[in-house]
Amino acid sequence: MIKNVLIANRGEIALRVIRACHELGLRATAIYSTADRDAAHVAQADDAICIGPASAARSYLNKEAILQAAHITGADAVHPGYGFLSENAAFARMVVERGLVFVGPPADVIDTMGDKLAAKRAMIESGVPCVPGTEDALPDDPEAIRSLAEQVGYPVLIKAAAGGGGRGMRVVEKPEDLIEAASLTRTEAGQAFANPDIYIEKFMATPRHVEIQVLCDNYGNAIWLGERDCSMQRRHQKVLEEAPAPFIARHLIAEVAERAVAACKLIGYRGVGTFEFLYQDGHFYFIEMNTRLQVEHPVTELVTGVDLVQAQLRVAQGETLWLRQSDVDLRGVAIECRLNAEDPVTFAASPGTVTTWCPAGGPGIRVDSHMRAGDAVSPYYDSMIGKLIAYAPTRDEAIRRMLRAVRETRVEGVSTNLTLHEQILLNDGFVSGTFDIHAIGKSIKVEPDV
Ligand code: MV4
Repeated sequence: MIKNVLIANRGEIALRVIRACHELGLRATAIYSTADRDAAHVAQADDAICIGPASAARSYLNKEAILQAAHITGADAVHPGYGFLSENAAFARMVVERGLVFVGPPADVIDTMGDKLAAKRAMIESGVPCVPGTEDALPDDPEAIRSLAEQVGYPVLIKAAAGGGGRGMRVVEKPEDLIEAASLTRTEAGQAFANPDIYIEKFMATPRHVEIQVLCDNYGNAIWLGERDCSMQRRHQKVLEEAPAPFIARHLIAEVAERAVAACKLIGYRGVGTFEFLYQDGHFYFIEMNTRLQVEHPVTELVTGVDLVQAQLRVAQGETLWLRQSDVDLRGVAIECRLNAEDPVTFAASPGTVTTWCPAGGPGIRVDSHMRAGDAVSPYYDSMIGKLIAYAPTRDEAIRRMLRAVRETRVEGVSTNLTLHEQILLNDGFVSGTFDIHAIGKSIKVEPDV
């Protein structure tokens, strides 16, 4: 049994994990950089240890320092949160080698899912629908590459096997541009990821981004916990997420989700995970699997009633899954707005001191944030200062409720993206469900007209 969880993270997610630990009667140990000495996650933890200077590379990404902190504080488990080391297979391996529980899947599974081609092959084996494309790394021979792209059909997308999250991809509209694009993507991948493998997919022009949440124990039991629509994004940064995914037939979602559950069993998945899909013209296409707890997990918690962080900790300490698929039903609609300290026009981070912090409250509003008036938003870390989450019986009510919450929220001292959220919530395409991943910037204008 786990007694003391070291949280290898900061900010709102560190606080979220501390809260789950406390509700389960577990001790929570924080780590912090010198920039976070006075942070909320440090104040709320039962123990806290400084692991290095502000720079993430020397603190929240410093594996040895974190493992030393775990040793000194007597932690028996490590929760990585999201970002930082959460999908770092080497770190997961080190945690386990030192006799601690890693709150996440086995290191080998993180490795497999980190290789997007290996992940895709595992999905094909499980019957998960994938984007049409090549199943192996491209050869060097230009003629062979040309012929593969021809088979897939233009426009194509060249992706790096080690990429993901929007890194290492290039659209090719016509055959003349193919070889140049392939060789550029390969060179960049070799430099950025130390893996030059690339592959080709059919380019989907106007998809929505829909992801399936799964939960697995250590004994081959797996369930899915609904889905989220994360189409409202800008430059691969999600801005607003919702559950369930609106205007998609339930049977289509259930069908693809059952395949995802089968894939979990095949790959020996453990803990929580997310299957990312593109959804276009009534079809789902797998793109990636995330082997961590996600930022947007609260919308799933609200519509399923399952505390995903408690669930992570419970399966990590060896509990058999206490829920059957038939126990899971989705009720109501949840929307999350990510509140960022950023310039509303340029989107550049807006670090500084938050002099006023008055987030919304009232019926159906949850605020996951580490901010307190007087707190600093450090230029060293992510600019997200919190998440506003609205829950209501119907989507229209959830939208109205979130609009009320966005207008109620007052933040001073730093610029925020609150007005972008207001624009999205008032946008006809968003309200009527006629949106795709390009909505922000296309239908929802974010830069002044030129
Ligand atoms: C795609 C695609 C269109 N066609 N694959 C972007 C990040 C990575 N997860 C995969 N991504 C995409 N893959 C094919 N074959 C479009 C995207 C994409 C995207 C996907 C999800 C959410 C936002 C996105 C923004 C731009 C491009």
